[in-house]
Amino acid sequence: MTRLTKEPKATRRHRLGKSSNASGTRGVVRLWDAVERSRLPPQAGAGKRDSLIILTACCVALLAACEPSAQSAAPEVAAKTGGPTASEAVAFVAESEQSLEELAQHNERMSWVLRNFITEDTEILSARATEQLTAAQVKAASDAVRYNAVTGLDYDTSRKLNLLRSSIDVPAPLDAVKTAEQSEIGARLRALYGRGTFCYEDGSCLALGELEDIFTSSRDPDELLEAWNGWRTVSIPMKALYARQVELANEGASELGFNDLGTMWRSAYDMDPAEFPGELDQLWNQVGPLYQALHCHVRARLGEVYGSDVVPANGPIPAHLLGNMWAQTWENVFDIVAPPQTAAGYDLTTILKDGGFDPIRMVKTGEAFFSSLGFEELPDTFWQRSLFVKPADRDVVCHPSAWDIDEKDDLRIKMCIDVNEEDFKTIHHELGHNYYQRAYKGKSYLYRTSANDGFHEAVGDTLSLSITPEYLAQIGLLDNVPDASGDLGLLMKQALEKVAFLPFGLMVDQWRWQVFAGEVGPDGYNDLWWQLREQYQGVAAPNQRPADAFDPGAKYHVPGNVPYTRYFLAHILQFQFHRALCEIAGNEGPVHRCSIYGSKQAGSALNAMLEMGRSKPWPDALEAMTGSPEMDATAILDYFAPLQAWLDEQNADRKCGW
Ligand code: X8Z
Ligand code: ZN
Repeated sequence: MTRLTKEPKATRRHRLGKSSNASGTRGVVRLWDAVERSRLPPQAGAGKRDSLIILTACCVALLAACEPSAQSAAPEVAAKTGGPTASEAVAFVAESEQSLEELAQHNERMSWVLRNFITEDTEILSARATEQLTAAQVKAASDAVRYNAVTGLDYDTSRKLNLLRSSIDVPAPLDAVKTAEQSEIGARLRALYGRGTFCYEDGSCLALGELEDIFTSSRDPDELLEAWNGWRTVSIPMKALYARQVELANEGASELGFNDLGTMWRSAYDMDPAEFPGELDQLWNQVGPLYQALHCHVRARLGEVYGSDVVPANGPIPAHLLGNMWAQTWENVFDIVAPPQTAAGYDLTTILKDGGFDPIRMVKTGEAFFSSLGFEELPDTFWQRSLFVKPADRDVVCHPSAWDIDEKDDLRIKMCIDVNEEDFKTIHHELGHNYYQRAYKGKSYLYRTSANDGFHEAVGDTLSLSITPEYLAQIGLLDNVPDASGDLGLLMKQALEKVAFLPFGLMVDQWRWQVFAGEVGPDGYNDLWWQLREQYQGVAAPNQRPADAFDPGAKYHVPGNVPYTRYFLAHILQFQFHRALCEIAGNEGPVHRCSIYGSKQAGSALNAMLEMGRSKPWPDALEAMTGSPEMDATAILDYFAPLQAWLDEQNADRKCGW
């Protein structure tokens, strides 16, 4: 199984062994907070910065974990530092939270307008707002260094100082001109993506959504290839902009004491960033065999349909044949790969269409699921201000998103909803973000986010796992619940969505981490992308890529600068959440048949975790709901165990791998 990139040895720091109890885990996190802060660039003439601050900060950290040897060193260090006091640190954090909150809200509104109304003007206005916010974030992050050596900090101040420093997705250099340049590039990249269209030779032009529709239904390899190539013409002009953005963001990350932006991103997980790839590695090793079994079966069946000259029997699968623009989920080839006589038994898209559903009713149905768990209904403003349907008269960013404009009650989603199963599930995904946002709104600014970014992405998906035949029957959408003989079909459908996604969820940031680390320059961006696509997914470009291609830019999160590992984590976590909530709901049957719909106990357990926001390290939040502080893949493996057994039988005489 593929090993993931590791930090260079020299950057590794000590990490306490991963503990299986809550206080031990807290110890890990606090030690890490402290060590990380010690790596900030020297300021205020701190001569013996490294040894001094590491020791001081470790002492602060370990007070909570009751390490006597570290505590005894504290008085000496405190006497030497003579810097700001603990109460000044508290005041600094409070002021930073207040000013960042104001700028963030302003930026959020500007960004909402840009993405709902893409013009040259909104691009500039949004870029300005991002520039102001980024400049303030970077300043707060570098000012936070002053409090490194302060002893006796309370837990929250210490945690927030660390969050101030690492929670910037795209840091800019302190230089104002460079900050402005960077935010303009960011807005430009997002607009290029949002406005992207491909024009065929006959003059007809299609936007992304229309090109994606071709992948849902077409089985004509030429038509698929043309749409696939077409969308990738949109990202060609992004390459130079992206390369410049990498330079600027790396400079910003380095000024904040990180090796590069990749290290900064990996620092957001309450653990040593050098250890984070190992955490991913372990999860990927657990699920790899299941993915390989699915890949083997899907490739064999696609080969039967398209022929071995199109789908090589032993090589990677061409990326345009998997029913999705990015080959990231494969549910649209279900009809080709479904186990015989075990079709899912019903088709949710048909049910929604025949049932006369429109986008609003789809969202209302999602809201009703949350209400059944005990969550309060969405506010009127949600219905008035959200975007549910693609406007005919202007450019918008259609990629689904959830918004929390004032971090109080102004919740919104923005989606160009079509009436189909995929969008029905995505609605639950987006609403999951909104209910999370509302649950932690009582927390202070820096804690108003999820335990780690994978948690935010996992909540709505967890509810989607409860969209079972029994649930559909309960809400009157299905007359006959298929019996257990239909389970293999249901599991296959689910696997094409959830298991197929796993390596894609991993590889996007494997690519970015190598780009940020300077392991490859712009000339090598595209080759590296396809090398990783093949290595992780067993998927290949269907043709020789043009020299100027920038295929990563054809995926929203690359020009949008949205870290992607969060989705890999979410695909592991949502099965852990589902298993735990099903147990709380009293489910006794197989977990793939469980729906938590209507369970107030499950709702209250979920809400208790959501309310924590980011106030505690993620292992504490995970443990609060599931009883275990570890991310682990046994839940997803248990869920798909019957399918894995079937796949292994199918593959017995096949040569798997690529
Ligand atoms: O971007 C999303 C959500 C919004 S956070 C719709 N997802 C990833 C993607 O579309 O690539 C959800 C799954 C993966
Ligand atoms: Zn999301």
